[in-house]
Amino acid sequence: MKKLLLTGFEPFLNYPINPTEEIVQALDGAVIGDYMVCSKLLPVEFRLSGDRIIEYIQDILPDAVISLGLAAGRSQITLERIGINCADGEKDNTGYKPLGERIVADGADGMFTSLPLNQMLEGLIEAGYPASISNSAGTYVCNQVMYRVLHHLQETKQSKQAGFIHVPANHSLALHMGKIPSWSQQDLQEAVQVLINHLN
Ligand code: PCA
Repeated sequence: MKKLLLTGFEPFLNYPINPTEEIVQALDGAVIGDYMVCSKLLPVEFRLSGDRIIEYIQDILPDAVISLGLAAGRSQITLERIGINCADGEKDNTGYKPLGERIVADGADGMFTSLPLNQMLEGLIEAGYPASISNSAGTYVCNQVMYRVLHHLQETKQSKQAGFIHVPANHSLALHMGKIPSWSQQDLQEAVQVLINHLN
């Protein structure tokens, strides 16, 4: 059986809940399609999250890597096409705030996902879940994790499927924040199962 490393993030900024935390906990150990899910939670820290996920890849030796993050305010599941070599944005959970620095000094400006995005998108729409491809994962910790994973796999000549998916808020978070689009936690989790089912 193939192994999937599925990562989520802890809460960050002023969001007391991160729905990706619950999704990865719920799916840990599940067998979905050809894959056994191995879940890990990442810290929202610029200096730690990239090294952490690379350690997990080295320990677990997964056949594919899907990282999940919250994009509060987005109304759809968004499949990220590209990670950019830039760290910027609000303070992370340690209080560190990068100022547009490169993530990997001599790395490419951008790295494309190796997930089968079109296939995944079609699967989500067919299953009835609003989704689209996004051409920017931002410059915050999610983009950094996406970039670091793709860069690591390229450097180590591993042609695994890997990439990043942003999910909307769940209802509990929207109730807390007010006026942001939200999905039920159940729908978020099922949409992630659809994504896994559409890996090669
Ligand atoms: N979303 C943030 C970081 C953690 C998360 O879940 C992001 O989009 O960068």
